[in-house]
Amino acid sequence: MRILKWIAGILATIIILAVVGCSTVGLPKVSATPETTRPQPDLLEPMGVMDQVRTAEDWTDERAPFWRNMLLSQVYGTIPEPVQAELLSDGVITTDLLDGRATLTAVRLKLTIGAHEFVQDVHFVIPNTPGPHPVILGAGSCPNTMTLPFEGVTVDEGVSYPDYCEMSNPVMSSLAHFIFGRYIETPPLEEIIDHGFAFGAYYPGMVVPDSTITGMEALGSIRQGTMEHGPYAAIGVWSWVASRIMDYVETSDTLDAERVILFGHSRTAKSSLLAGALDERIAGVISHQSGTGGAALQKNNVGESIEEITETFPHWFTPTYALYAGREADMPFDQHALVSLMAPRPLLLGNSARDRWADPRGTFSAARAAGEVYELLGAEPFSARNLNDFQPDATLAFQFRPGTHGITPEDWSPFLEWLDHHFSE
Ligand code: GTR
Repeated sequence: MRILKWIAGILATIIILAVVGCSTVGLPKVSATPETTRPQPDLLEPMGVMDQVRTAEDWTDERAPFWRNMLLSQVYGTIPEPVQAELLSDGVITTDLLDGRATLTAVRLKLTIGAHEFVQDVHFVIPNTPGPHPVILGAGSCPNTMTLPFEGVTVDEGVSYPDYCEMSNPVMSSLAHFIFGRYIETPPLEEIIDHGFAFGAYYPGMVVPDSTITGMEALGSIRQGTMEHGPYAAIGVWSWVASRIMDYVETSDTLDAERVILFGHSRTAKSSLLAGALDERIAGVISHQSGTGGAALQKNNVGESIEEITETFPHWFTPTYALYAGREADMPFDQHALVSLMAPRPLLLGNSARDRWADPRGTFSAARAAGEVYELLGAEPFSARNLNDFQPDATLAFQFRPGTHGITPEDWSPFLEWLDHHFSE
């Protein structure tokens, strides 16, 4: 049985290698020159009975809710009610992690959607220095055992996860590092701790699994009555999980609820960006290679199309989104609206030159348009001149490195520089 699982894991990784090989390496390198077109529609222009947005109040009271409703009804679906997370347990696993520099804790929450209850685990690595500490809250596409491979971090029997998470053996792990970079699973914890940040790991697949079969079943089972923005979808529910973990952080003495930065890569970059857009308690977001359904524009027809993403991952989005397949030009919105909802809070959009699939240039255009909202709300406008112009002190920052889809040291070093600027005391 174990050997079958192992073979399945190897096969899954080889398939991923082939997909990534075709979808990133095989595609032409992305130029660092910005697109010249402006994303449509203009986020601030008059629309119907709505006048031109001129003030921060115009934005906050009318236009931001308009775009929020648009994105939920067309892309992400209804977000579950904000029922406070209930603490089931909160314990220290060890105070002697990373050569005594950090404490590892295990938090177990009960999350409620209608009549359904879910267990959500979060593990925190917290510096052994006086707090409260700012927290990088990282969403994993695999269970926490992958993100924090330490004794005492466990995954319950029955929690489902994709085959490629079967990487407890060195071959799979080396393959994953080779394909997706050294930090694809575990971030550079020592460095994070040395910069004074805590790191929290959670796997939102504990609520909605990332699977077309079990994910769809879970979403179907929690469906209830008339849903304001259409059926639930995985990315929307995963973003809600981040907000429920915020509920917990607000009760913690060691973690600083005013300085919680969500971190997500790829699929969880989409859900982390959405969570930041919806929940103003979240102080900042690092959304790395979020692509389609994240920060990348769709109307420019570059990278992964709506048809491709909704066929492969139908559980990620509310069904309305698939209706735009091949009809991107007809969309009454684009993803710059999502980016703008983070304003004026710090947001870093990570990208790489061989990741045309995630459309770095479309992401840059989205940031440039959202920068107008940042400026309206009192932050500085987006001022990067080209994709290579990383500005660690920018509230809305864009980072671009050579290489493919994944997480490498060339990502974490700008991330930490940017985090220091905005969140260190
Ligand atoms: C890809 C998908 C992308 C991205 C990526 C990931 O297969 O097409 O949208 O989310 O998965 O999460 O690694």
